[in-house]
Amino acid sequence: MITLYGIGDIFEGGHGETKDLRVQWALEETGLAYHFHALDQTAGDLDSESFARISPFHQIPVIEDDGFVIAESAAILLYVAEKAGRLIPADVQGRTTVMQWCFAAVSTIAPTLQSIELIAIFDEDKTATKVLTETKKLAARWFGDLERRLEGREWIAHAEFTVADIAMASVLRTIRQMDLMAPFPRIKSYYERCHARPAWQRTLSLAAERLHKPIDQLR
Ligand SMILES: N[C@@H](CCC(=O)N[C@@H](CS)C(=O)NCC(=O)O)C(=O)O
Repeated sequence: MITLYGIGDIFEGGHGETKDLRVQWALEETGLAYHFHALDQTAGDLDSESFARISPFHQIPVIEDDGFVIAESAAILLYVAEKAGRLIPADVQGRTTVMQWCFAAVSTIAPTLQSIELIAIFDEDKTATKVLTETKKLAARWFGDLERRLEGREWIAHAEFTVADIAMASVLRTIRQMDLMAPFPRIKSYYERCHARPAWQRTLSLAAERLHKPIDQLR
């Protein structure tokens, strides 16, 4: 059975924002049996020697499946899809397209959005305004191209919902409280379509239980 190592507790700002949620979402979509191993980041669980043995960077998410250990959320998503034979097409070209869009999410779009988030959190004295402006321009460039990709498409990589949608929607979620998606109606409705899925709603509700928070505070 799969064990998903994720967050039982973390600093307040991280509640509901952690990347174990995207993996749990995929597991909930597939119906694969799994156990959630909750780690308390505030108690130093991620720094323990035992966790370092399975997590190259002392980070969640990690899964262990009958002795097979894998880290990095996008790699885990692809593993879950391959194992379930769901959320990914069967043919090699379709599977590679799903990989392409997983990589696009975590290596093209996420770094830009994370930079915006980091500046918003840490640039208290507003000395990084030029960097922020340029980073927002880059985000608008990626979003313009995503908007184009979504023309006439329900899902990002394939006719059916795949793990690439979980990766992409989860990355977009990091900036949901900013107005960055507002000028892009296809991205906005794609984002809402992804997050309306029952498996995501279950994931959020399970996270709310773990964190002892009302679900609405995590939306
Ligand atoms: N590239 C990794 C990043 C994982 C990551 O950022 N994990 C965060 C939680 S979302 C973490 O474990 N933070 C605790 C720490 O770095 O000490 C992935 O996509 O899985």
